[in-house]
Amino acid sequence: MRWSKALIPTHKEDPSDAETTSHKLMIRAGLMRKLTSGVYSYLPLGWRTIRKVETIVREEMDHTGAQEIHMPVLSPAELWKETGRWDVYGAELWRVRDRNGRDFALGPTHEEVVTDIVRNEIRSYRELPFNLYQIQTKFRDEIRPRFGVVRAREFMMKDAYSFHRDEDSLDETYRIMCDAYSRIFDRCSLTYRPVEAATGAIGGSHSHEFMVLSDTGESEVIVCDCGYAATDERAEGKVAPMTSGEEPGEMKPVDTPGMKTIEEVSEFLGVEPWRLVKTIVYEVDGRPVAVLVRGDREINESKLAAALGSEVVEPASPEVIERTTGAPVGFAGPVGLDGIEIIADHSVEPMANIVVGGNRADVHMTNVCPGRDFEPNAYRDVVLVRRGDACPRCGGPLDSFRGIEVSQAFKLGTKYSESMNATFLDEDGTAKPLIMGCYGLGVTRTVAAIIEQHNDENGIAWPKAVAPYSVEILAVNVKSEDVRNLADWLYRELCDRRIDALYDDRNESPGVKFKDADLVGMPLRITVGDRGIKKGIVEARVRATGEESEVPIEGAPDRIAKIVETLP
Ligand code: 9G3
Repeated sequence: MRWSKALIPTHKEDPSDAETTSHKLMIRAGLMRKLTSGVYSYLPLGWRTIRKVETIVREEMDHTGAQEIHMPVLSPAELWKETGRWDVYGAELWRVRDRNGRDFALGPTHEEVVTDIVRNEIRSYRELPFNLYQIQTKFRDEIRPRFGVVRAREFMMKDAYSFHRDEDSLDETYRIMCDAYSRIFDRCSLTYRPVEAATGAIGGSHSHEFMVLSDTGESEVIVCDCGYAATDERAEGKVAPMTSGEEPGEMKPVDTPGMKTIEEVSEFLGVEPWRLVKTIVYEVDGRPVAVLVRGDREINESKLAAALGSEVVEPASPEVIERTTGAPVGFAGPVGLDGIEIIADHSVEPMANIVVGGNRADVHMTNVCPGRDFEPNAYRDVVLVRRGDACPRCGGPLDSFRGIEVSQAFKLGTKYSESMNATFLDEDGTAKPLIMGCYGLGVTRTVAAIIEQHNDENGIAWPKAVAPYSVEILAVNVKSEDVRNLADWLYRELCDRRIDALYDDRNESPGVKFKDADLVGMPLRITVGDRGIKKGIVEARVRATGEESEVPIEGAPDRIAKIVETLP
């Protein structure tokens, strides 16, 4: 492609709304432009890379025997009502109406649609297992789109759905999909790690996420040297108990006028934050539940939902808190709290002489002892694990890193086939619900992850497999006949060898062209200039390493083709 004919609008400045490296570079290098919040147009360089990622995904999915299909973006509300998800999901589910006023969803994922296809076609266990996938545009009306395509409202996903007669068959496909993901991310030159993940509202039993290490990643991954790895939503861990071994003191109320936060109360009473046990009221399937956790820790809502066997838990409104505890927000406590379920994290049980809200405005209770002054309905693991806690496997210290979730696999079981009556006749002639797995990979998000891991202060440094072009020919001064003729010849020769080449033939200053070459980041830059021609060479430079070499003009096309082959 000749740059002078291409739409590659590079920018010197970072866009003001971009916080992450990949978001800044995707705009500055002219890969995409924002249409509106969370919605992007992909320009030629960006679309070429996306298509290269898609091709890698397709090759590896087809290699597993999965079959590519293409489902609609539009799906009728009736399907979502069969599984109950029309009401479980709130504003994030993008809803539209047709001219007759009928409700539709713009698909955020396609469990309902694919199960509807299968329930009308599959009859016998003999037809199982099979795995259907698509690469499709998804819509999720995120409250706060950010980080460019990493959290967009319209994005591209490869989503696959497998159907089985039994769990063993599902386990096999689940493993095959995880292996395929490893191959895909290896080919994309990504450093990643599969981690155990929470199943969340999607349901099912097991889930793994593939995390790409990135300081700006939205996910926190908890890891241990013993090999344990899980998202913080899912991670178990042992919180070091903070028991001072003191004798239980006499419980007594203290006035804490206007002291609502942990900092204020711990400052005012002169006690460490860990001794202040928070009582947070949640609404769980419509009923209030009080959850207790140490003042220096956070509640893990994903674990809380799992502990309570519900799909969605959310903090109660101030009105509900006032009504159930008799106190305004900030003074809720477990002592004398009747008629409401109380769940306490395990780390609270061994404590003595803790401080809790007094269930009255401006009052806290001191020297409270769990077991003596209140008894929760249950002690559960509801704490958000963090680095420094003890590994649930080996007891060693847990570490953590930030990552971008680029793919996930779920064992769905029969959650969708039961609610949608998708059954098959087993060997014994009985009708059974299909067992399902689903496997997602964020295609546009993967492009951002590649840039997060392959960039420097001058711009993107594409790995060859996904670079928009493998080579950029840079003609330093197109006013020179010699330079223009040699560069034109070289470009033609490389194209004849089917090497993707971007040819910067613009009438721009050398400075602009060299900066742009580093910014758009093709893996190999070939510089054609008068100085080189005098020496009978062109200059080759590998973008990722900065390694430079002089290539004799004689035989240059073959030599360059060889260098391209060796690029990472
Ligand atoms: C919704 C909305 C948002 C959602 C979902 C449904 C996430 C939803 C989870 C999944 C699970 C897997 C198949 C590919 C791999 C991931 N956000 N999830 O189900 F209605 Cl608004 O999408 N689906």
